[in-house]
Order: sequence, then C-alpha cells, then structure tokens
Amino acid sequence: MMQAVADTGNRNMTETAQRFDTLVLGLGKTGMSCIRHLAGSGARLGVADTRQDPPELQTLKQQYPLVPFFGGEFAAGLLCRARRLVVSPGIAPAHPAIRAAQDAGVEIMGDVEIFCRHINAPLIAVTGSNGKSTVVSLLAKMLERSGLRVGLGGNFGTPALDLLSPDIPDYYLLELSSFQLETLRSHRPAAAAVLNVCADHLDRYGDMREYARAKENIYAGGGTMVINLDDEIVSGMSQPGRETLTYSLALPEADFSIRRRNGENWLVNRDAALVQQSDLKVHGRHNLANILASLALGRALDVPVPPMLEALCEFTGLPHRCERVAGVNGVDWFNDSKGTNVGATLAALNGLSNGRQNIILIAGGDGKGADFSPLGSAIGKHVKSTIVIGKSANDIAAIVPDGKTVFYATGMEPAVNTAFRLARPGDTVLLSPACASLDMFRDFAERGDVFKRCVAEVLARAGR
Ligand code: UMA
Ligand code: ADP
Repeated sequence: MMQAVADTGNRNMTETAQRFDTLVLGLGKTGMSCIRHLAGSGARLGVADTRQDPPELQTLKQQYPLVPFFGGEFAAGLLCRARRLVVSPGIAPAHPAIRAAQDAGVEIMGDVEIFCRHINAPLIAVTGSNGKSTVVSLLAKMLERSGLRVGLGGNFGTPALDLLSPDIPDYYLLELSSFQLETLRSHRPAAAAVLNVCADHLDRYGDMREYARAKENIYAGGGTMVINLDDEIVSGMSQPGRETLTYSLALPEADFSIRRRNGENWLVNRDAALVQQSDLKVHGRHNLANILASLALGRALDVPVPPMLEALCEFTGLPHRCERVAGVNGVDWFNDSKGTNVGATLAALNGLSNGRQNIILIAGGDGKGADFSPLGSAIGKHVKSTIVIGKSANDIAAIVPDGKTVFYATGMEPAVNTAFRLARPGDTVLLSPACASLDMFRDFAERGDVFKRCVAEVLARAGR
C-alpha cells in the first residue's frame, strides 16, 4: 500500500490530485542525488521507494520537507501521474508499474541520462563485469598526473549528478553498471570501454545476452571504442569503421599488449615498450588487462605517455580487490571481498596461484542466481581447501571437485580461524566470495573489513 509520509506543501491538494513533473524512483544514493539536482528548478517533484524506510529518507525529510515521499510497492496509478520517472539503478525498468507508466506515455530515464544531457566536458565511460573501479581509479590518476582535472563517479563513488558543478573538469570519467546503461540514450563519450562480460546479475536479466546488450549500449553513443580482444563477447561488439583501440594479454597484434623482451614481460603499445611488468605494484594478471585498458583509454584522449606511466607504476590497486593484507610465517592473506561474481574469483585464483594448489579459498554469500560450475576446474587446479559461507555455501560446495576438502563456516570469524588452522608455509589464504555480501554484511567493504579484522585477531592470538 503506497503511502505519502512527507508534507506535500499544499494541504488542499489530495494525494490523488497530485501531479509530478518528475517522480524519482528509489531513495538511495542515486535518488537523493536526483532530488538535489532537480530541487530548485521549480519542477514538481516526488519520490517513491518500495521500502518504507529507505536509506536517505531522513535526509529528504530534513533537507527537502516539501518533496513528498511514497513508501511501499509501486502502484501504476501513482507512477502514471508523473510526466517523467527517474529510475534508480537498483530498480528494474521492467517492473510492471513502470512498464504501465511507460505505456501510458510517461518518459523513463535514469540519473546518468540527465547527467549526459547537462555536461559540457568530454565524457569517458567504462563498464564491464569486473575491473571497472580499478580502471577508472587508475585512469583518473593518469589524467591527473598529466595536469588534467577529472570528475570521477558513477557506479563507483559519487553519483553522476553530484559531479555537476560550476567548476567544470577537463573530463568526466564514469564507471557505469549495466543497470545504469539500461536507461541511457544521450551519452556521447569521447572514449568508451566494456572491459569484459561474465555472468553476473542474472537475478535481474533473463540471460547473458540481455545482460551483455545492456553493457554494449555504452558504445552506442559514438567515440573511440576500446575493445578487449581476449573477451569473446566484447570483441563481438566491434563495429567496423569506428575509431577503435584494442588490447590483449594474449594477442601481440593488439594496439596494447604484453611482449617478452630480454627475458622480461613488457607492456607495449605496438612496437613501443612502455613499462616492465616487474615495475608494477598490482597483483594478478587481470590487473595487467586493467592497465592495458587504462592505457588505451588514455591514448584515445591523446594523454601524453610519460605521466601515465608514472601514475601506473605508483598504483597499488584498490582495497578489497586482490588486496594483500598480511604475510606471516610464509602464509599470504588476500582480501578480494569485491570478488562478487564467478569471473572475479576465477581471475583471483588464476592470478594469485603459483601452480602448486596452495590456495585456501573462502567463498560464498548471495550468489545472485549464478552458475558456479566454471569455478570447479580452477578450484581443482589451484585450491587446497575451500571454506564456504553464506546463502550459497551448498551451491559452491557442490562444484568443488571430488578429492578436495570443503569446510562449512557459520561466519567470517570461524572461516578465518579454519583457514588459519589449515594454512602451512607457502600457502595463500584468499577471501574471494564469487557472491554478493548482502546476506551477511552491509556491503562488500564491510565484509572485507571484517575479514581483515579477523585475520589480524587470529594472527595476534597466535603471537604473530
Ligand atoms: N531498492 C528497493 N526498492 C527501491 C529502490 C531500491 O528495494 O524502491 C533496493 C535495490 O534493489 C538495491 C538497493 O535498494 O538492492 C539499492 O538500490 P538503489 O538504486 O537505491 O542504489 P543507490 O543507493 O542509488 O546506489 C546505486 C548503485 N547501486 C545499485 O546499482 C544497486 C551503486 O552501486 C552506486 O554506487 C550508486 O548508485 C551511485 O551511482 C553499487 C552496486 O552494488 C556499488 N552496484 C552494482 C554492482 O557494482 O555490481 C551494479
Ligand atoms: P568492478 O568495479 O567492475 O566491480 P573492481 O575493480 O572493483 O571492478 O574489481 C572487482 C573484482 O573483480 C575484484 O575481485 C577484482 O580483483 C576483480 N577484477 C578486477 N579486474 C578484473 C578483470 N579485468 N578481470 C576479472 N576480474 C577482475
């Protein structure tokens, strides 16, 4: 039952008579950024959220008491009273009430669409199942090192509309999720990349094709296409005749690749050697792909190479992404809490293994409808023991190959204690859940922080 809880500002106006220029759907980070952007424009605004007490309700009440809030399941009757709906990324536009409003002629868009209609600096847009945050963070550092000012946000950090200010940067750099791309039409990026596509969010999309189609929309607005030749789905998105820069860990014919010279791996741009792999501070092969993608995006913008190289040699990666948190008694401990899908965990296993089946893997959480079977052979190749946690514990245990040990843990602390008991010098303990965290934690960052605390405690108890 939909209920208005904030004052409409006009007590004579009944709820049924209310009309909105814009009804914002969702009152999380995005919804609040939309209200901040639209308030003051004179438009009649409202906000609806299926939750009665969404995260930003108190902020709305305090800062925008005249904007009415409607909590509870969306009703087509309410949504049809808006001229336009701004849909937050966590809400599927396929929701029946949103569909009904669209059929009735209501305009549907997301926050990034509004953002793209307002900007007057070039946009760089990055999506992919994995590596988005790493690439946009690294690219931002590269651009800043070249003296350029960057407005960085989107799915990572600051919501897009909060980046708009009179102080216009040289570039806007957006990490875009498939959810944000679903409702985007007006983007005209200078350069865009889909880093990779692997199974994720299949609780929202009918199948992989639908998910990949949402991501592919990033290329629809023109600009230089940065294409990962190692990813079959992404290379299938190439469009002959478009300005394109390619990268690959495997194919030397790519514009940006890895080549062996004098016994060393070099990151190269065609025949020009850029940087030696041993000079980099990030872990895992997948991060080499992220660096090649960042270099290609920088090249697409004509950023000079030397400052880009300085920035990437300093880059140590982001927390919770293959982050080394301890190395004690010959055992390395890695926090890869942001490994929220099968592709990320595969990358961590392949990237951190020394080929000796020495990884003790902690995995599990909310599987979002994923098929974990692609993990089976990597566990067979690289993992010594698997410790499973959370809602998907049984599903992950089921794909561990016969002959490998599986332990069930009721939470992070018992999981870490079990890992400590099992670990021997030369082993690596890796938290890489292949699952979202929401069944046990507020978010991936809390899960990673709890892991780090448990690791510190178990090592302290052991006097290490
Ligand atoms: N929700 C409801 N009812 C509603 C509205 C939302 O139940 O009426 C639920 C959603 O299903 C979701 C949660 O509330 O579980 C948050 O949804 P939201 O759209 O309100 O999210 P925001 O707080 O606005 O945050 C969103 C992104 N979240 C999602 O896409 C789910 C944030 O990405 C992003 O940082 C933020 O906008 C700013 O742009 C987070 C994320 O998990 C990090 N993204 C997914 C991912 O990276 O895999 C796509
Ligand atoms: P995103 O923003 O797309 O979620 P992040 O950079 O935050 O990407 O990394 C998320 C997870 O994906 C981490 O576990 C990280 O180790 C892994 N990862 C990062 N880059 C890649 C890549 N290119 N391929 C596969 N996994 C990756």
